[in-house]
Order: sequence, then C-alpha cells, then structure tokens
Amino acid sequence: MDLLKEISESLQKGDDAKVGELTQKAIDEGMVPKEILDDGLIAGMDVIGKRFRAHEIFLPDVLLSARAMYAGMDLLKPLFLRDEVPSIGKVVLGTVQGDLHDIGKNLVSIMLKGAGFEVFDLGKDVPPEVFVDTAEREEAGIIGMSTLLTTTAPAMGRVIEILKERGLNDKIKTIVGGAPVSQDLANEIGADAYGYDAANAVDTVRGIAGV
Ligand code: B1M
Repeated sequence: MDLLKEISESLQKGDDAKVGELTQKAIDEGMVPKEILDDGLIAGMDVIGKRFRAHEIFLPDVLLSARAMYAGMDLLKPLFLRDEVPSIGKVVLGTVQGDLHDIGKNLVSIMLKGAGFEVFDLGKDVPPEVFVDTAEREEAGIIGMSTLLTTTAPAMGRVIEILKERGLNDKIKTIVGGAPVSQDLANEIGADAYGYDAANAVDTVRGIAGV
C-alpha cells in the first residue's frame, strides 16, 4: 500500500506507534514533510471528522486519532523549524475560550516559528483578555486566534472588541482561522485577516506584518 495511505489509515485506527513508525519511514525515504502532513496525517484526520459527524465513531476514537496525529506531528516538527533564525515579528497565538481543539493551532505555531516569527503560544481555552494582555506586554504586532467550534467563534470577536476599547486595533492586527471560520466571518467580526490553513496563515501574517 502507498505509504501516505498507510499513515492515514493507521491514524484512523488510532495506532500511534504505527503512525510514528510510518512517518519516520516516510521522512527517511526523503518524502516532502508538507506532503506527509497533508496527504497522510491531515487526510486521515479528515476521515475521522466525517465519521464522527456521521456518528459512526465516538469521542474516545477521536482522542486516539488525535494522539496518533501528534505522534506523526512530533517527528515532522523539527523539519518545519529552522534554528537560529532572527525574529521577524512577534505573534500571540491561541485557541479561543471554550475550545479545546489545538492540533490545527499547533500546526500554525510550528509553521510561523519555521518562517522566523517569535510565537507566544497561549495554548487552548484562552480567555479574550489574555490574548490582548499578552500582546500588550510582549509588544506583539499580531494576535492569531484558532477555533474549531461554531459556538466559540464569537469569542474571537470579543478579542477584537477589547483591542478597540483599549485603542490598540491600529497597532495590533488580528488573524483568525479554523474549520468553521471563513473570510465572511472574519469580515463580520472585524478581523484584519483570515487564514484557511497553516501555510496560508504564514503568508497572511507576513503580509499584515509587512515582512
Ligand atoms: Co472535536 N469537533 N469535539 N475533538 N473534532 C470537530 C471540530 C467537529 C467538526 C467534529 C464533527 O462533528 N464532525 C465538531 C464541531 C462541530 C461544530 O462546532 N460545528 C466537534 C465537536 C462537536 C467536539 C466536541 C463538542 C464533542 C463532544 O464533546 N461531544 C468536543 C469539544 C470539546 C471542546 O473543545 N470544548 C470535541 C473534542 C475533540 C477531541 C478532544 C476528542 C479532539 C481534539 C484533540 C486536540 O485538538 N488536541 C477532537 C478532534 C480531533 C476533532 C476533529 C475530528 C479533527 C480536528 C483536527 O484536529 N483536524 C474535528 C473534525 C474536523 O475538523 N473535520 C472535530 C486536523 C487539523 C490539522 O485541522 O484544526 O481544522 P484544523 O486546522 C487547520 C485549519 O482549520 C487551519 O489550519 C489547519 C491546517 O493547516 N487553522 C488555522 C486552524 N487554526 C488556524 C488559525 C489560523 C489560521 C489557520 O490563524 C490564526
């Protein structure tokens, strides 16, 4: 079987040891890391999402697949990072309050760091004030927010409101992303930018940071 297909299928089975082993094999065979990520790991997770929505599988299965996803991502991570790159800008990043999904946000974090940004990763379930307080304290020019739940998308708007209340919205720009987020939603809540995937988030952050 095709190696990337095997990675995807092992991830769907929640077999983290196998995903780690196959991801390492793909790296050793010289496959492009982005291809392993997109066509192996993310492809497998997409199937899990569809099966979960169709009630064919349940939360514990999704958790096992998430663990398998991390087994692969941990091996790919060093390949996306570059050592000793001087910082080209500061980004405060997190998953918004009420949302515990962090796989996509962590990918955005890895890729931004790889592109030379200094990232203050606040993790998941981050209260709106914490995004703004951290950006102010660290003098970061950009706040990046991720959400996977339609119910927590409005929390991104609250961050933007706080920036306006503190008169910081000209100085600190915002980018939003995640499965239920769209350019329309970004416009609606007044975000400066929308990123549809991790690679696009990097290009977009570069654009709004002017680097
Ligand atoms: Co949950 N979950 N989950 N889940 N989960 C979804 C999101 C869901 C769509 C599944 C479904 O019904 N088909 C659904 C949301 C429905 C909705 O709101 N419309 C859902 C639900 C309902 C839930 C619970 C409520 C289930 C429950 O408890 N009954 C619960 C929520 C708990 C909470 O957060 N309060 C829950 C829990 C979980 C797990 C903990 C089991 C696990 C998360 C583990 C973890 O993250 N550590 C999990 C998972 C894994 C998923 C699915 C299957 C996969 C998500 C994922 O990691 N995808 C997901 C189904 C799906 O999305 N198809 C689902 C891979 C990842 C690489 O993609 O995160 O989209 P993604 O990131 C992409 C882009 O979106 C973008 O870049 C990445 C790709 O390069 N991106 C950005 C992301 N952030 C960005 C930020 C940017 C720019 C781009 O700029 C700042």
